[in-house]
Amino acid sequence: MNPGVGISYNTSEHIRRRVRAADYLTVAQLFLLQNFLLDHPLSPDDIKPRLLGHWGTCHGINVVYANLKYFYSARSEFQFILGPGHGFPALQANLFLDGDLEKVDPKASPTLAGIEYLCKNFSFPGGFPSHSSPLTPSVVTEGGELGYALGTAYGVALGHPEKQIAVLIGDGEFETGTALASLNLKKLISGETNGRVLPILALNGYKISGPTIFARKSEREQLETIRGFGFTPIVVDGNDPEKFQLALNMAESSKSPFILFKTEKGETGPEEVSGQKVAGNYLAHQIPLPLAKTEPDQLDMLEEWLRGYHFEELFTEGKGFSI
Ligand SMILES: Cc1ncc(C[n+]2csc(CCOP(=O)(O)OP(=O)(O)O)c2C)c(N)n1
Repeated sequence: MNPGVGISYNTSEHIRRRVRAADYLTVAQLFLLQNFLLDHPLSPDDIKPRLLGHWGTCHGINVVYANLKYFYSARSEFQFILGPGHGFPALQANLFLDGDLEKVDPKASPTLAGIEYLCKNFSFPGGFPSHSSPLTPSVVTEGGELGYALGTAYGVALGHPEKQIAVLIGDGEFETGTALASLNLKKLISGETNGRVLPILALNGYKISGPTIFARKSEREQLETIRGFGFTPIVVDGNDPEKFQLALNMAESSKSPFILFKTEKGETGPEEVSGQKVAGNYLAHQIPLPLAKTEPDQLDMLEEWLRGYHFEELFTEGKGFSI
């Protein structure tokens, strides 16, 4: 199922709806203790007492996940490796939407009860952890220390020519010695006896508390760096499904493709909080509205943020998801 250039409206709309559903469930996991479908205006009681998790990387993960899922859906030998495992609510939202979580945890059903279970238990005592862990279906290494995603991808490819592996690497992770040294693995692990690795660098521009070095380089310098390691760079600028599907198509026919995915940290989230720029800044990295429970202004911003996804168009109680 490779739609290629000029993907149909339906494909594009399907991917967009899926991303909206995953984004909504991501934000709901981070903040909500109840009122998961926003049946009434948010009140402080609806907000978790302790807000713990990472928002900034999540929309990018949801975009990449939806596009890969669509493009590679027919291939059983496809595997995805996630560098920014701190964006766990995004991964969990996708596993929930696909029914993968329900297979190992029947309470995670695609129902209102399942949504409640997913959201209430994220980063909650006795519930799911805040980062991906071996409790997560298909996660085999917990990570936590940035740098190993690309090396792990080549390890999976080793001796398995039938495998196709896409690996998402953060631009902060891309500053680690391990990630940079792993670029050399392409020279060692290629050819007919090993699988194909597709690195996707999430260039959202920021790490925890400042900008990333690679994102501050000119595009020419970025492309030359990638080429210098023997890859064919493919740039995806923004979150348009058409562009992403086209890039995946180009990757199919390129020798050693490497996608540079230009996305904004915290995109679709609050633009400005207490006079400070949040989306497109490092302030989006963790919880962008840390006082949502106690500050009415932040609670209102959270409600506006959540309602902006129009989840009511994507999920109906009793009927389930339509995405
Ligand atoms: C080796 C290592 N150093 C530092 C950290 C702390 N840390 C957690 S997330 C993060 C920022 C990651 O930035 P990036 O890889 O760009 O991911 P994203 O911006 O998508 O969240 C850092 C530095 C870590 N987990 N591992």
